[in-house]
Amino acid sequence: MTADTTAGSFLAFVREQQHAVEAALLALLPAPTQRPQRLHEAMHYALFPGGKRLRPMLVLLGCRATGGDLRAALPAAAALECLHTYSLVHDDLPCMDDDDLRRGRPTCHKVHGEAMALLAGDALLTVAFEGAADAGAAAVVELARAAGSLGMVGGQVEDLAAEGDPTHHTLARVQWIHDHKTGALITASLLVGAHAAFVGTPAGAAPASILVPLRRYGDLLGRAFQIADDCLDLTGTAAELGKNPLADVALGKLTWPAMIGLEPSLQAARDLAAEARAMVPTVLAATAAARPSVGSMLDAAAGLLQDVASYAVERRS
Ligand code: GRG
Repeated sequence: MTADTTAGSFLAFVREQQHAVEAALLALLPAPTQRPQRLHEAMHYALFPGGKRLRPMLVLLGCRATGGDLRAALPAAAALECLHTYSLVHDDLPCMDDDDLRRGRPTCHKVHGEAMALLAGDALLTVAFEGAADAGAAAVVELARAAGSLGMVGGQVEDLAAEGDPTHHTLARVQWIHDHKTGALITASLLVGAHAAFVGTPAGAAPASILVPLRRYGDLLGRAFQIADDCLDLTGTAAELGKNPLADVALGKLTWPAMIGLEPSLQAARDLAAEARAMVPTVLAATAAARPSVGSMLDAAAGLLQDVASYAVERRS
């Protein structure tokens, strides 16, 4: 993750937790030497060294903001990264966005072939549910809904449809696509972390009083993140992004800057991040009410939730 001016505590948290997240990923994944070796090698290729690891960090933040022990959330954190990586591998396939550069390297199908990349994506998707199970049944349901036809895959379908249909481009349509294609998994990361925080408690899963404000915060964060992503496609370099810039333009994608221009889009992302930051006290008040004993941990969690919202729009990669 890149350094910037206002996301300090989040970037420090990432540095602190990086090693544990990588170890959790290695623990969840079969070794590349295990049969079928070609499949496991392709899965490892897609995952390591990886990207920003934002979603696993959000799982840990969701756990911290709801008073949990981060160690309990690590398998679920790895799960979110596996599921996200599956979506990138499939998104890059010739039948989708047809890209040859991802995370600074040739895409999985360029190195391992189309069939193996497809299957590596499938296997990353399924192993994710093994990791999520550690956070309980509610976490599994949350993840399944966010990843499926009512979430990420549904968003991808509408994204592809919008590419070939430039006469019906509206802000409402782009927002729907963003909420499903990207936002659903970002929100699910936080909620899965919250459920992990309640494993072993009498409730067994996070209560609605916490989930409702945390979901709202996640939805705002997801919107801000994807608008920033659309803008980076125009302003970033391949070295910064680890993927080809101007890919959205080449594909005729429906994006915020295509609709309203770059500067108004950046402002919209900043406004959404500010709205997300404004939700933080409500999220933490809900935790404090549900779990009075964890009150002292919550100040640090507040700073982290504020800072990741700034990071989502200030990042350069
Ligand atoms: C089922 C064949 C098949 C394909 C599905 C589900 C899917 C393909 C695609 C999901 C849509 C998608 C890839 C959305 C992109 C969201 C996004 C902003 C990705 C980039 O996330 P970063 O910047 O990436 O966090 P890193 O590499 O840092 O993890």
